[in-house]
Amino acid sequence: MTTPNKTNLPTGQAGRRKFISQTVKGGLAVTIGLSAAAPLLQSFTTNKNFTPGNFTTGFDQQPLPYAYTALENVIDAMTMEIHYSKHAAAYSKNVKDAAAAEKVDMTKPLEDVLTNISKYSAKMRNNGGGHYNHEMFWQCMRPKKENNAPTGKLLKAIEGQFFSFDNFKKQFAEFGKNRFGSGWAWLYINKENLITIGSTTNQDNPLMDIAEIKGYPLLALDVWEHAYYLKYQNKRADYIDAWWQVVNWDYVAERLHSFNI
Ligand code: MN3
Repeated sequence: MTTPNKTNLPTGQAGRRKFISQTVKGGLAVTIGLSAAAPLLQSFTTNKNFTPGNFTTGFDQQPLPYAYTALENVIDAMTMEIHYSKHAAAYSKNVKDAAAAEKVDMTKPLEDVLTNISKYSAKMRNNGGGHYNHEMFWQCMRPKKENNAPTGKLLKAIEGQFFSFDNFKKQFAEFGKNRFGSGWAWLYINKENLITIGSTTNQDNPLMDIAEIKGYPLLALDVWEHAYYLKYQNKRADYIDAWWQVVNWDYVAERLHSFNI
């Protein structure tokens, strides 16, 4: 285990038990949470060959799946418009320039480049990551829903690793808040086939062979200032707290299921 240990997250059954014994007073909820999660965790650990799921990303920017105004009250329309049509569009243009210069076959998935990014230029790393991360980020959101939360296997997996959805949100938010400078927070499946959380710097992501954390991303949160500054100014924590209302848990679940789980 790499990332979770660095951040005092529980890992494995022993780690989870220790974590739970340290943090939870009542025993009944713990027993229910663990037994419900056990079959799913077993399927992670028996999946020995880590491979990306069925979602692939091209080099062109795809249409935003909703209007610029769709996330209002959480992310304002002007932020969305500038973010999508300026920042993210530039990553797509620049990764295509880099791919042309470095003779990359752009009919193949961008993931093929990202998983071998150490063989390419810094321009490819920054813009390939930037393009991939934003294409995923737009899909990870949808118009605001009350009591927005994951269900089914995804919820069980989260509860299995983080004890509760609320605790998961708290710890995920910490990664976003504590990422110094610019970067991303992630929910991802690590190489031990466990769902976990972490963050990356700049436009790196867990697919990259040189990233601080490695695995298959399920949920992406952009914590660059351009993602929130117009509405939230320096208050990144407020942006993250509000963001949970617009997370598209159905999409996150689809990514999890594409991993044959
Ligand atoms: Mn951004």
